[in-house]
Amino acid sequence: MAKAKSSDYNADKIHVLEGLKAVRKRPGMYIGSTGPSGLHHLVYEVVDNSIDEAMAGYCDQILVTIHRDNSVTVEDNGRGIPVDKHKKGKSALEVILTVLHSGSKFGGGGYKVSGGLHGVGVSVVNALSSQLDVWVKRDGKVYHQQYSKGKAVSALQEVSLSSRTGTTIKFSPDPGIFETVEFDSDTLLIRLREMAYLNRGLKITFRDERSDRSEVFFQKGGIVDFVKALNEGTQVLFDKPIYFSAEKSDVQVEIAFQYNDAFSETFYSFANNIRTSEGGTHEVGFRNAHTRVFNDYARKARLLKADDQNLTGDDVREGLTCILSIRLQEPQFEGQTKAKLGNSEIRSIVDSVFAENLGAYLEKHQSVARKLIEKAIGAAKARDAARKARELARRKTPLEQASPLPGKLADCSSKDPALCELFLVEGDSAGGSAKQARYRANQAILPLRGKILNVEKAALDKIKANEELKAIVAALGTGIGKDFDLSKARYHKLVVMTDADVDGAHIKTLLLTLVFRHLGPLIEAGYVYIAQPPLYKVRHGKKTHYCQNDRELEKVLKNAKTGYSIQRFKGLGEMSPEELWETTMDPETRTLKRVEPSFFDDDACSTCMGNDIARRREFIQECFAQTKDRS
Ligand code: 0RA
Repeated sequence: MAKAKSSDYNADKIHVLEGLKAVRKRPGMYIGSTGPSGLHHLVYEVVDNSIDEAMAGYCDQILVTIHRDNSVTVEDNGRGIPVDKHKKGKSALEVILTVLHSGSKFGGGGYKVSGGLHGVGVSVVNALSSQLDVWVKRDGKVYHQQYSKGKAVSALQEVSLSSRTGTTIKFSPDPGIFETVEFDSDTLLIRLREMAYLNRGLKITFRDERSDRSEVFFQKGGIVDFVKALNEGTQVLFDKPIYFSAEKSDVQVEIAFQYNDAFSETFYSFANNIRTSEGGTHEVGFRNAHTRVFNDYARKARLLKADDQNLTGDDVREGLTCILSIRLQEPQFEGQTKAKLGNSEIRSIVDSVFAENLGAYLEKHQSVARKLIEKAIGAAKARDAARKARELARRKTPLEQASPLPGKLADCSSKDPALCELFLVEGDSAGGSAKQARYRANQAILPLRGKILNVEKAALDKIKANEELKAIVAALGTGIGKDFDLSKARYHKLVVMTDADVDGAHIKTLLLTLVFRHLGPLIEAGYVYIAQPPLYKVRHGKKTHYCQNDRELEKVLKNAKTGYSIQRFKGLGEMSPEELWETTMDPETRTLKRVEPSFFDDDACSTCMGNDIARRREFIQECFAQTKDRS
């Protein structure tokens, strides 16, 4: 017997060492990381143990102090960790501080934070601290013991007398483990404040000796105060948050909620003081009951008629600010971040507690009930209207929604602007040939009739009223002036295609002036081109040559010598669709000149479009000589 006992003891001791060694070897497994998040976790872990005492009803004060050397003290006025000898010859205190997950084995029962999600136990904090001191006030005495890296380095000693009870743990995070040991007080304050809201009547004092900052959190109203704080600055639908609390099948359920006039919902749920941001069975129970009870009431009060649809969960929760806090024996946390409550029995417990209380409340407070139901009905109507609008929008293609395309535009079928070309063609007959000649998939044709408005001499509102210009802008899709938006361009090539004569050149300059003055970014983006239709067609035997000017014609004629015929095109309109395609539109054979930003400047524009006709003609010719070949 004695032998067996001692080997048990040794085995256990080895197990203990393995346990805390493992924590130091893989701290991330226990506290998430060795960065700031893991560091702050140490404080939460110790505080959670004090919170457990508070939940059990034995503690109403917790004092958290960050010292100048980044050591932390957590002091509570709970029962004090038991110091009596545990059966394995060690004090209960030492077992709690050196054995993983041992905390919950003492004292039993009760709702616990520690041992749950965060609750890896204070032993983990001990393992990751270069030094840890614990003082226990119990049975009229004060006990002290010191640890380092998880191992006791002193015996448990009585150090003084006290009539009070409580536990004080002071620890220094091991700088050999953590990336930083610098605590951030704001981070800690968020959680401490939340803890005070969730534990009505618990006073949590925070002191930062590095900055002399101190805060006291004490919420007489608990989660009711939490809801009030969340709704601060909003327009609330009724004055005081509604509060329900009940205990059923050993589960405590607390709900506080209020409505504001916003469209959003603010909902925080907790299980054993742990935030369940991924929801879980308690939230499901709450939602089911809420939606059902609201619908039942609305039908009974005839606020919803027989053929009205039921209110949805989203409808009844519009404007809701709610805290749901439950306490249960063995919480199961699931999900990606272990922030979802999994205990299946909880759904029906929360459902029935909330349904009973909410039903009774609505019966008793008819005017509040009416207000809430009316808000939910308003939400339902808005939802319905939004759905209808969405459906309507979905039926329209983006083109139908934009300003209508000009009737004489022969659009291309591709909707990818990067591939699409728009030809602005002088005259209806050339326009007709171009429409026949084009490659329909990506080439669009907009025929222009006669001379277009000289924008250099016209105000923007006149330009906007001009039919030809309106058609160009509508086809482009970009808008004009301050409404211009390059990203809306429906074509990344705008090709000006005019006759190769002086009139054609004039129309060209009018169009380019419009583009330069009012659609300038198209030029900067390199979207604007000038087509180069030929002036002559030379047939020589079976060969055909197109010449764009007299110089080219001379060259061709020199080579041909005899037996040729020359055709001079007076305009694009004289070309057959095949000729137009071959010479001017076929990307394989055509020549396009890109209009460069330097092509025009303010001076050039006024010269071009001003009243000195001789200068103008000269200038126009110069301009087109300057354009660079690029297609
Ligand atoms: C185990 C059993 C009892 C209390 C505690 C642990 C306890 C742990 C911590 C950690 C920080 N503060 C704490 N306060 C209490 C119950 C002891 C009893 O039954 O008297």
